[in-house]
Amino acid sequence: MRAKDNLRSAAEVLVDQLRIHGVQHVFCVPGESYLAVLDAFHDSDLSVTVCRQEAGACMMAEAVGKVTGRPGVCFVTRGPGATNASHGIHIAQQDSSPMILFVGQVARDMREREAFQELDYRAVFGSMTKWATEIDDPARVPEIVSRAFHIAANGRPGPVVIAIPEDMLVERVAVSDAPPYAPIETSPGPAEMAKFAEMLGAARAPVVLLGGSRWSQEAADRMATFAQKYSLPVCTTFRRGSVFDQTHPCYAGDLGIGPNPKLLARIKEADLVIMIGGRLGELPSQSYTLFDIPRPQTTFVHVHPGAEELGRVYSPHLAIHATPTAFTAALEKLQFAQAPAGDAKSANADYRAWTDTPTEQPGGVNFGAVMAWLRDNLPADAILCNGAGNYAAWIHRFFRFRRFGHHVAPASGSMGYGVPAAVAMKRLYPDRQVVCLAGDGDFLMNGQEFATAVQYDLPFTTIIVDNGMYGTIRMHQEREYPGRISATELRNPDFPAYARAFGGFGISVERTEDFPAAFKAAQASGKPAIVRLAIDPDAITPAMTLTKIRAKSLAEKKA
Ligand SMILES: Cc1ncc(C[n+]2csc(CCOP(=O)(O)OP(=O)(O)O)c2C)c(N)n1
Ligand SMILES: [Mg+2]
Repeated sequence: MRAKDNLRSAAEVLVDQLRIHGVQHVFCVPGESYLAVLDAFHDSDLSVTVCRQEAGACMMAEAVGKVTGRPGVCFVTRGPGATNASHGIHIAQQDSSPMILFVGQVARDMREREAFQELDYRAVFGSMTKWATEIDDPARVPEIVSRAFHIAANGRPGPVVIAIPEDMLVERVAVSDAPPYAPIETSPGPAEMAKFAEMLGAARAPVVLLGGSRWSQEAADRMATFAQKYSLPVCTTFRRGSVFDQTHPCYAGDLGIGPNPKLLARIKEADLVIMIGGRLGELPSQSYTLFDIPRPQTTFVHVHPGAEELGRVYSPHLAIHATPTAFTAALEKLQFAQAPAGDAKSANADYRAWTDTPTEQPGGVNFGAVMAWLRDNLPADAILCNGAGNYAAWIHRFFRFRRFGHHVAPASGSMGYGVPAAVAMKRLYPDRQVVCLAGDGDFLMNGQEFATAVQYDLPFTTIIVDNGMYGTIRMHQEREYPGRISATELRNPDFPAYARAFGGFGISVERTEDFPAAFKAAQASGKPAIVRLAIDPDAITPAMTLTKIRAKSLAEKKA
């Protein structure tokens, strides 16, 4: 409660700073360590989402950062609250998403005694954040929060953790607010762009790879226009499918797990590879096999918003320190002595041949056909959220993202992300259709946030791809240790009943042809819903069955 003196508690100052920096949503699990902040929420117009577990809350904040480019904000309690939240911090780090996690801390005069749930956050989170700090002085709240916003959002974005001792939060201070933080668009220099024009003009088989963060719809549109003008094949890297319109005639496909072999061949044969926005990490580089380290054998241009990423693994022939948004703006003014000439037409034909028609699958439900139905029937502005598991292969292959931020999924391959991300998206965009896709293992890692969806009346549909196992690991098992199933089988709950028990809608689908009606019924219920798909465990990838993988592996081991 605000007092009548002209002073504010540090907690009030903190909440005021959030509003100044443009925060509308915070996600939290409460704790006695930051009661004063909870009380300051009471008087603010922040939209507060109280969650069931800190991993979910932190993933929600990360999802907000991912799609808006502005730091998502999460509050958790000390010790176990913070360690639960670490799951989301790791995603923010690997996915380069701006996020700020506030952690309640023991009182300042108890520190270093291992007081109740005490942790040293600088030590615990030091290597998985851009900055981990603690506020000792209430007068410095505006300064430190302002710095956190700048650090989290600028350059290569990432997570910041701020510990807030409980006694500090109630101290009253006279302090000025900080001005709102401003995102810095690092622009490429004219000399680099001239060199880039020369390299691209001379290339006969260029390929563009898009990834990372700091994208916007504007940047995606400019990229599409540029690609079309010079017929450049453009592919997106793992989980970044929505930075380019996948129905665009220059789209060459998804460079993630199990990519189109023709796309891989095209990249290997390219005479110029241009990576914009992302790191050429383990997945897009196909476990660091596509290009030589440190100097790629193919002429390589790397455009990245973080200077420290340029030359970190691959030493590029041309490094451009720029955000995708600023770089694509510079593309519009590019002059060529010799016009670039890519072969987008055949790249797109390869992509379409690989993705137009779902592959045959064993069992009653073909998840590829389900994804194709969603591709043809969801509105262009629908948002898809998912976590990790083999089921995601069908999303990447058969769905077509059209707008920036319409795929909210962890490039870090973390399970349990889909439900929290869908909650966050529905909180942010109540009028948009949100669909969560989850594996049976994946869903139950944060399925408790289905209760949050019910609590806030968030009608999105979760499609659970239920194959009764941790399929990805089983696939690896059959390949490396054929026939020796170990710790990968799951006995699942009745998922539709789970939905109903929480106050949602639930339905099970046993045959592909029943999916559209079930999905429509879920949507029509107006509730958070679960559509559970009964998937044959043998249907392990769009191209291979478990039986085939096992047989192949056994044959190889015999030979
Ligand atoms: C948090 C986390 N724990 C463990 C893993 C390792 N892992 C990757 S996929 C997977 C199995 C996923 O199972 P499920 O969600 O049922 O999807 P499926 O592969 O069966 O389609 C596991 C355990 C991970 N990626 N993330
Ligand atoms: Mg599974």
